[in-house]
Amino acid sequence: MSDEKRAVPEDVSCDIPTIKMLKIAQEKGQETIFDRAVKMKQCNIGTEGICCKNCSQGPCRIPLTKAIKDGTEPDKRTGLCGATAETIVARNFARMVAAGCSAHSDHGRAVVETFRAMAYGEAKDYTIKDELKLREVAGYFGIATTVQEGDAEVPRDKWDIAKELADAATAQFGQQRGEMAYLKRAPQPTYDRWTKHGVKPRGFDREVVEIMHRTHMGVDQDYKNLVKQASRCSLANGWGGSMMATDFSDILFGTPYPTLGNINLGVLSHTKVNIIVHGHDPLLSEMIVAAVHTPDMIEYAKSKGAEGYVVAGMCCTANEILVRHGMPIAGDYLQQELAVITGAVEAMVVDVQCVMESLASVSECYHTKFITTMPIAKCASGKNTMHVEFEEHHAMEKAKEIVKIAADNFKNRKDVNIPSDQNKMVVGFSTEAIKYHLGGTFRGSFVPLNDNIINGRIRGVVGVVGCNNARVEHDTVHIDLIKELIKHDIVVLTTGCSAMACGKAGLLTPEAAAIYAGPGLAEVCETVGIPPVLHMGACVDNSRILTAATEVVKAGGLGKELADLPAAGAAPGWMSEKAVGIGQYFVTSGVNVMLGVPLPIYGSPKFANYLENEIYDLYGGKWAYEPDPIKSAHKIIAWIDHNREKLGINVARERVLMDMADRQKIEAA
Ligand code: NFS
Ligand code: SF4
Repeated sequence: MSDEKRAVPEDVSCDIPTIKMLKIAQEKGQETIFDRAVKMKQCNIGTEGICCKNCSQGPCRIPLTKAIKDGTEPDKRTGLCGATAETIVARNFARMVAAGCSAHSDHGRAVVETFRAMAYGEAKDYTIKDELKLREVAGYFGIATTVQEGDAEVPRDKWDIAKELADAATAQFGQQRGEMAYLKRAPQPTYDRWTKHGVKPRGFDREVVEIMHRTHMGVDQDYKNLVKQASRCSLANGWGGSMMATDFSDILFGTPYPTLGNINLGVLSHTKVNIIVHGHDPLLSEMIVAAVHTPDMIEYAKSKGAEGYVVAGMCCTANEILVRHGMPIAGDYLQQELAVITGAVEAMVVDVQCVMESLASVSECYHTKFITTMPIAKCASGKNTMHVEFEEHHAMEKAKEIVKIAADNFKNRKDVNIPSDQNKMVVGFSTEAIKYHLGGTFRGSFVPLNDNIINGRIRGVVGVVGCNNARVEHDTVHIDLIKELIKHDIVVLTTGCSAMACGKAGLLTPEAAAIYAGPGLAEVCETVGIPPVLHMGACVDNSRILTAATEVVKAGGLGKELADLPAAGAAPGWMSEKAVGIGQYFVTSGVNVMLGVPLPIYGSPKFANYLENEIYDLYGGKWAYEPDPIKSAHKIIAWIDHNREKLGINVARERVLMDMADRQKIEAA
């Protein structure tokens, strides 16, 4: 690699262990995604979304000229079939939404199917961990949770509820008519907008298939109509598949409550067998966590000369086992190759999504076994690559098989370089946890949060979520934006790789409030004992942001629908199609979404204007793009102040700030 272009470690990340490992990788001649991002340029046409390859007369590429962009020349560009720029961009956009939502909702389906197998007694290694949540969720499906016994109404048997609920939930995916069950969980005026604009999804699969049909050559040629279907599909995910992934994971594995965790490559051990669980699905990783705690597996590790096991997560699988068990996180999406390059990973166990194929070749240079586990996600190359198929009916058996492979591999370690750095963090703020934290177990409530938003101590709420992306500076884009927001008294809710960036930067501790938060937010955090940035889980758990926002509306005083809230969403380093699906369900739910990496839509100014402005009139939410994190924070703050103004609560905030200034004057005197 010596004569080739490489990344400058300090320029591509602000995370110290990442920089250290990147240097080690480069010394060893081991190429990573950071280097490839320097070597390989992005395609201009593709980044603008103006390439159509939906039939074999193309690909049709229709470059945007300066004159069209400036509006001095009419936009007459078309593909061979006459498809306009806005049609081509809209079709590409809709397909991204379909793909991203499919990933999340198919994950949801896998969780629901395991729940069903458990309910019918076919997956004996799983059980109902959160019965309260089971009963709550049954309610959303209209399933009875009590039965009449003589004169008394008594709680219905949980297994009876589980069976009925499992069937109802499974049916949501393939439902052909009517509307999905969770839509009614939204505030009524939000739901009414969906009715008015015809975007209430029938069933998840149907909405995806319809996108694929409508974007086929020669079908839907109206960009607004295409976006309408993208919105419908996104709701089927946000208020459907993703929300079910969250709910049924909670029922099976427990609803997260605040717990302590550690993050970064330093969690890997010199003396224990290191197993990384990487991907998104909690079904196998939960079993691996359970397996390494069994006496026979502990004994097995010792027989191989190790002191035990470290099960560390990567990507959203990490968030899943972190928020429920406090298991450590080795790193985010961009750190996966670096984890292997430490030379300390016995097994890189992957399920689905965000798994780089380069892991196969990187693992080959070390002793690491790269183990795929899902029938839908295998890897064809690599001499250290193997497939151990996970099966929910024999979950523990499969988990132990994998644990043994890892333990057997411990003796093969050679050159080990584990950067010592790791950070502590408090995680696991589910909607339920936030509610109880604010109001106490017996009178859990969002009212105290609303009060603090109304009186201006908290200016607003922003969900900062999504990926890291090799085209922008690793972690920095998240951290700079979030610090600027909390400095201005905005409480941040976070998930996915963004949450990991926060953990690594020390923003997920209650102490961070005194250092980074504005005076109002710091005061609230100190009183309640929470960090200024709340880790809510994995990317599918962005559905928790929807339910939390709904609770805020219900608690009163901040408007009637989600679009009224002084709230916004942001994905400063997004890269995955899932992020587009998420953004679209936020927008359709009435929340503005700020990106730090552009959507591939700017090749059609007309289409971009639709997503960035006109769509707001339909749903009360829109997209925006600003690469500079500080400028981006201030655009978000302006949105929030705009909503505060509309609610008539900006006055209160000005008063609070004056009080602060006055107090400082007094203190100074
Ligand atoms: Ni979300 Fe999670 Fe990370 Fe992006 Fe990938 S891990 S589901 S997609 S890269 S945040
Ligand atoms: Fe070109 Fe039309 Fe075919 Fe797309 S569908 S590749 S624009 S001819």
